[in-house]
Amino acid sequence: MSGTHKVEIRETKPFTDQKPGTSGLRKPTKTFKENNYFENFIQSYFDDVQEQKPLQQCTLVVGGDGRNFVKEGVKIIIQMAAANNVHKLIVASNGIMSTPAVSNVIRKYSTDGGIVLTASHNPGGINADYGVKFNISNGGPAPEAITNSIWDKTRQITHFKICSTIDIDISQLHKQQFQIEGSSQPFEVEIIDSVDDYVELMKSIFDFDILKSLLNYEKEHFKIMINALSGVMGPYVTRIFHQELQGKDSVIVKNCQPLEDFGGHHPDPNLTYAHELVEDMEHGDYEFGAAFDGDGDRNMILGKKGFFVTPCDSLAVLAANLNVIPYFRTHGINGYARSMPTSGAVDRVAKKQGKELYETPTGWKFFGNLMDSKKISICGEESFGTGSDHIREKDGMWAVLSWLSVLATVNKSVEHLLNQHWQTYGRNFFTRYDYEEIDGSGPFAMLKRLEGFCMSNELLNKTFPSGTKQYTIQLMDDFNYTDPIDQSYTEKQGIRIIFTDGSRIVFRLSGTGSRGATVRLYVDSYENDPSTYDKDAQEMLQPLVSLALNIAQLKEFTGRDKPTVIT
Ligand code: VG1
Ligand code: CO
Repeated sequence: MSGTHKVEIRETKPFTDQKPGTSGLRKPTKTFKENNYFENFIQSYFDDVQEQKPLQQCTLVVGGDGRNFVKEGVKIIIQMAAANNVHKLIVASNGIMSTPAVSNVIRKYSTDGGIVLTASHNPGGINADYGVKFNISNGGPAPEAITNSIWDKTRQITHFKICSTIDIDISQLHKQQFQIEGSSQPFEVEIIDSVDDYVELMKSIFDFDILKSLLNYEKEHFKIMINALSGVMGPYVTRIFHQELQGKDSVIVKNCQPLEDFGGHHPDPNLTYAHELVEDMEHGDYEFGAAFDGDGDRNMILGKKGFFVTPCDSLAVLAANLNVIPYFRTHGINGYARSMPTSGAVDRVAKKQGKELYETPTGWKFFGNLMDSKKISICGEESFGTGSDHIREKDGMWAVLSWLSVLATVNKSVEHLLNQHWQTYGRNFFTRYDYEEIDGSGPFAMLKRLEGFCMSNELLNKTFPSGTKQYTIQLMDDFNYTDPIDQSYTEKQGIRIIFTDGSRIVFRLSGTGSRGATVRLYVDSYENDPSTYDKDAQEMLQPLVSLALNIAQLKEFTGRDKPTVIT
């Protein structure tokens, strides 16, 4: 401890646009860096936490995905936490810690929550995006009641507090205390390793010996390729696969150095943005491939020659095979959950096993209560998010280790495993079309018109021909959800059009973009004729996609005649 740090109270002007979206507040990096935009948001958060519990009793965790302005952001948070009388901050070294790892640290050390500096799958760098996400003491994303309350504060803020003289080296693991003017207790900062606690958690869930032998001894030819897309996962990948599992020869890794601009790439693990992995896999040298997003909560799973496992199927296959993972043998398996647009593949597994299935709005925050009350064990979203109740965030590495655990036990290729799954349950063909960053009001007008159809019921029971098929609308609504645990109500979560044959079309606007509006179209159709199982999903779903575009008049409203991304 050296000297006393002065608390400065600085004047600031509120912003009207700090409403958190599906997962935190995301804006261009430059926006965050100017006019106290970042400081205002952080002060509003501290003010909100203080309403629940005195900050001098609070320990909070701070991490980030390594993008531009994360280190600076961490330093500002440290200075502001000091000035706001926070008891202690646990900070990831260099500010680098994946979203799932932050969730783990929050839980493991029984802290009061945390801040993750990430815009997740959005590109990073000074000309791209930045983001701030708040997590609560269960380790999960703050629910809407909290984010709305923070948003209220951002619109009224007049001052923020900062101790600008505090300087701490966040690259060195250590603990440091600071004396703050007017405070009876010292402010403590502990810099912790980004990876250690997370590795320990993975070791408590999976059988590392089985994984080790999969990668090393029994199957000499079991090679895998992991691409971290220059996001936060690099250090986790090399530590787990090369050190802990000793798979230097069998696990080929790429882009494992976190970069501030993700190498100029879009750190989103899908077939479009992770095409490097797709190409690497196509040669057939690897049995398994995976990629993660910027903050490590998303995953994409590929089999030999780039065989694509949709996230919807990934969830269903894991649900069907959970008993191979020691964690679930110990903790038991409760129900399952999926976000509304996610295909019904997991529903079929739940039905067969006699387990509950919950359908929630898009966004991981809706799974938290279900996990806390032990209603569900695993859950997922079509957007490449899969996870379990070991933490309260989706977890890319967990998904990959789960898949490898299953493969090690069933002794089959990814493709074979999927085929077998479809033979048992039938196949849900699924696709998502994204129309990103559309300027103007077109997307809103398009959704408004669809909402109108929901209210008037005028399309109900109507039959539409498309290609060689006919589709009759059985239900059309704007999805809403009442949380079964705390009864909180959420509405306008996406337009659902459900046909008499069980096929579904969903339209919604993204809540994670930072420019223009992004329209997402989701299509899900179930087949139980085995002769269709090896068909191409895009081909199978073409009639429904055309029908969806026609009903919504997407081209007329948005000016787009093709999507930016298809998954
Ligand atoms: C998207 C996905 C959603 C996911 C969210 C955050 O939201 O659709 O399923 O939970 O991103 O993921 P939206 O509103 O853009 O559709 V992450 O990895 O960016 O935190
Ligand atoms: Co993410």
